[in-house]
Amino acid sequence: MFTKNKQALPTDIDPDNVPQHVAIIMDGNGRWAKKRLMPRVAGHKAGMENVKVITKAASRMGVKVLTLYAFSTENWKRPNDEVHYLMQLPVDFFGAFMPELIAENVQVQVMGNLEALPAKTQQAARDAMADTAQNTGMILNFALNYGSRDEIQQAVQQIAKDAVSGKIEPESIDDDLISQYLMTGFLGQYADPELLIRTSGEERISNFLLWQIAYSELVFVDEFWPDFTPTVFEQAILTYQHRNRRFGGLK
Ligand code: V07
Repeated sequence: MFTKNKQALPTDIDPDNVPQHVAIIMDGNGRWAKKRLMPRVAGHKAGMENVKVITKAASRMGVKVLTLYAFSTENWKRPNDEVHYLMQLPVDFFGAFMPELIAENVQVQVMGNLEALPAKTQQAARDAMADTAQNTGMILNFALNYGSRDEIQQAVQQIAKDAVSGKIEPESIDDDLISQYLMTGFLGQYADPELLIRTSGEERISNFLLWQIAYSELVFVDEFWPDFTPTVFEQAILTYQHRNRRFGGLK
């Protein structure tokens, strides 16, 4: 018999080959708003609503980790009022969607340099993590004030400190150890995404998960993030499965 989750999938998605970790660069919120003659921040608000929609869809498809690029270290260069608005979004998200996420058994995690964020933003992130810490379902992992070169710099510094103090031997520094020192280290076997999606037609990585995407399938879709529906998401998973199947027997 089908489970409730698997029944919700279109028949062409293989329930046994759903990527365990999906990462998304949620691009195109400003352009979505401009197209509607609305202010950029209206696009960010619509984008936040879509985070909830796609989180539920991912959870129901059986994804184990969904990592979302919410705010990059480069985003500080945007106009002050836009940055100010963005810093309120984790607070709004927490206020609006946390009961639904808890009902969905989703565990929220936030990775990035949180200390540099406004106090209210840090508090919202910490509350979201604390209030969902007991949940055992999908991990919704926000990259907030995250940059992969910063992440690698921080990891290399810590590895050097631990080598100097004798906690680790230089010879023990390998692929696995480096993964553990990165901000995704807490994800263990799920640290590397099998699938990276970028919305809105841009085809760049923009300092996101540089180490972790070494073997990921990259799928670029034309839709702006607020227009990235669960159906478009399922199409991206299908694209992943079609590519992945070709190598299936060889792995
Ligand atoms: C942000 C909405 C999605 C589109 C991309 C940019 C705007 C959710 C969060 C969030 C972060 C941490 C947390 C809870 C929610 C968020 C920012 C921007 C800065 F614990 N969406 N979203 N944070 N956007």
